Amino acid sequence: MKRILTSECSSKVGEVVQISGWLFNLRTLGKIAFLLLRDRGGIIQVVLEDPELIKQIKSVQNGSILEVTGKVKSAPNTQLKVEIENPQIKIENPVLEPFTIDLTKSDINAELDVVLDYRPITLRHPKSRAIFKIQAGIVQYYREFLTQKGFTEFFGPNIISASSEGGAELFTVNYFDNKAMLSQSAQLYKQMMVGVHERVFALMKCFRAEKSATRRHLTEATQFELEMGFITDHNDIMDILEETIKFITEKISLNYKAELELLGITLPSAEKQFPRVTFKEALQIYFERTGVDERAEIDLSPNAEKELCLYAKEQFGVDYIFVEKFLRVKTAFYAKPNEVDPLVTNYFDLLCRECEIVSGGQRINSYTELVDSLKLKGLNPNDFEDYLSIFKYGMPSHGGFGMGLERLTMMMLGLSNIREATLFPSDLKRIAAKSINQIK
Ligand code: AMO
Repeated sequence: MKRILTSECSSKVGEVVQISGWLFNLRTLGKIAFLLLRDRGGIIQVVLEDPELIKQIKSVQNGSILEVTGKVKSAPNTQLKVEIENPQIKIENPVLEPFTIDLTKSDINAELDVVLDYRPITLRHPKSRAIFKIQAGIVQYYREFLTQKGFTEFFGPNIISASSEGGAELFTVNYFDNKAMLSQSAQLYKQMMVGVHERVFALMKCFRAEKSATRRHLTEATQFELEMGFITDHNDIMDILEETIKFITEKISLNYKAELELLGITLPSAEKQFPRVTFKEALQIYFERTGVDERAEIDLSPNAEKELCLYAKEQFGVDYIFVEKFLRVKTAFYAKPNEVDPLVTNYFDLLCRECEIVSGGQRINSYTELVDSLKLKGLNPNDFEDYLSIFKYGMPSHGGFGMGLERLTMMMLGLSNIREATLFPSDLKRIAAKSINQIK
C-alpha cells in the first residue's frame, strides 16, 4: 500500500490507509489508547483497542518512526476531523533514549539556552515548526511578489576579497595562502547586477563580526537584498518595500492561519500607508512624547525606535514606520547625499513594532562622487576596483534595500529573541546553535 499524508485522510473516510510518521504522544485511558502520529501534513489520532498492541506500543518512546495501517473514521473533535481505527502498527525505527525535554507540552518549558543546546530536536516542537513554516512562507511570497514586478533573482558570493560595507565587522577566513572575508551583505554585487538586469533581488547570508550580544543581533544572518535602476529617488524604494511587506502580510495571514493560531499571534498591521518621517523629525517626535532629548544624537537609540513604532500605531494605525534622510556621517559610503541638504542622505530605515528591520536608499551613481565618498569614509578606492568599474560603464540612478529575514520573522511573529527565528543561530556564544564552550 502507498503511504498517504495524515492531511489526506479526511477525504478517505471508511477506507483503509497507510500513514507513516513520528510517534508524537501516547495516552492510555482505561482499555483504550490514543496514539498521536505526526507527519508533514499534521497530527492524527490513532485509536488502539487491542490489549496486546497497547502493551507493545506503551514501551515505545516518543519520536519513534511508525508505519500505521488502519481505517479512517470521522472524528469532528480532532485536529484533522478524522482518526484511524483498528490499526496495525509497524515500528520502523524506535527511539531508544528518552529525550529530556517534553515536546508534547504546548510550550517548551526551558530557557532559550537549553532550547538551543538541543536545537536539532527542539526544532520539532509544534510552535517552533510553525515559526519556520511561516518563515519559509515569507521567503516564498517575497520571491513571488518581486518576480511579478520584473525582478530577477541572483546569487552573489559569500567569500570575498574586500569589505562590502566598510567598517571593521568582518570575519576573515584562511583562503589557501591568502586571507579572504565573509561578506557583510551583497551590497556591491547587487549594485553590479543592476547593470545586468536593472531590477534584482537575492536572499543571501551575511556575516557580521559585531560584538553585540543583544536580542536582535546574530553573527550570521540572512538578508533579503533588492536593487533597482531608473528611480527618481529613495521614495521609489520605500514604495516597492511597502508593497512587498503588504503582499507578504496578506498572504501569510491568508495561508498560514493554523500556524498563526497555534502561536497565538496577530501579525503587525500593514494595511494602512506606512508613515514617513525624517530622522530630524523622528528625534523631535521622540522628545515630544517622552521628554528624552536625543535631538543632538547622530543615530536612533533602541528606545527611540520603540517609541516611534508606538507613535505609528497610535497616530496612523499601522505597525511600520519609515525614518528617512539620515545624517551623512552615519550612512554608508554608497548612500546618495540629498540634493537640498547634502548633510543628510536619501537613506531610510523601516521600523516594525520595536526596531529596525530594513535599511536602504538611493545610491551614488557617479564614479567621481563615489571615489570621493570612499575617501571621506577612510576607505581605499583600490579595494573597490571591480565595483567602481560599473560606474565607468553605464549605471542608471538606482537604489535598494537589505531586510533581515530573521529580524522580520521576529517582529512579524512578536518573538522576544531573534534566535527563536533562526534555525541554527551563531552569536558571541554559539556557532550554528552549538555552544562555543562545547566545541572547545
Ligand atoms: P544593514 O547593515 O542595516 O544594511 O542591514 C540591513 C538589515 O539586515 C539585518 N541585519 C541583521 N540581522 C541580525 N543580526 C545582525 N547582526 C544584522 N545586521 C543586519 C537588519 C538590518 O535592517 N547593505 C545595506 C542595505 C542596503 O543599503 O541595501 C545593509 O546591509 O534587519
